[in-house]
Amino acid sequence: MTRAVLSLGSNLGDRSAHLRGAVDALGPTVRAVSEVYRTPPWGGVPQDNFHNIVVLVEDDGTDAAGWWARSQDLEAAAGRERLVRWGPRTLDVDVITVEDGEGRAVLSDDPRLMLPHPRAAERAFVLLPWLEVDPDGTVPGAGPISILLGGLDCTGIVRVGPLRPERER
Ligand code: PH2
Ligand code: MG
Ligand code: MG
Repeated sequence: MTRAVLSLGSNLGDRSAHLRGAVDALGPTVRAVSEVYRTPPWGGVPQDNFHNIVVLVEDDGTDAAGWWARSQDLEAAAGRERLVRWGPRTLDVDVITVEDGEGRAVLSDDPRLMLPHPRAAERAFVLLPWLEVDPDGTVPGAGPISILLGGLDCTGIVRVGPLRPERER
């Protein structure tokens, strides 16, 4: 059994639909979904605001590589194209942390899936929605998200509200 923290973002096309499609596809593994946060683009590429959420997932048969594979499938299903690093995207799914069945952090320095995510501790667009669904969460090696957030600039981040179900859209 593993638990994972996933950060999802979209700033191209119907942002809510892309996020909703991914959450629905994660199906019964989903334990919690944060509200949607509208966030200014991080990383220096001029582009539209993102919608970001954090999803907590848990599954018996999925290891860290399995969560990475799922994230790639979700991005492909949303028509994700890789054009510009940190540039606009229909859907980005980043695996932030993975815990094994005993609650131990899974660490990885595989360049395809670094764990914990190497920039999570610097990104308010990850930590704010994460704090909402997991107030005691920590970034392994960096510290509690509540403390990390105190050192970050949250200017311009707006909590928009819950991700609506598909039928209400
Ligand atoms: N994702 C990026 C680059 N910049 N900025 C925000 N606000 N939200 C994101 O999800 C995001 C970003 C690359 O994955
Ligand atoms: Mg990302
Ligand atoms: Mg990514």
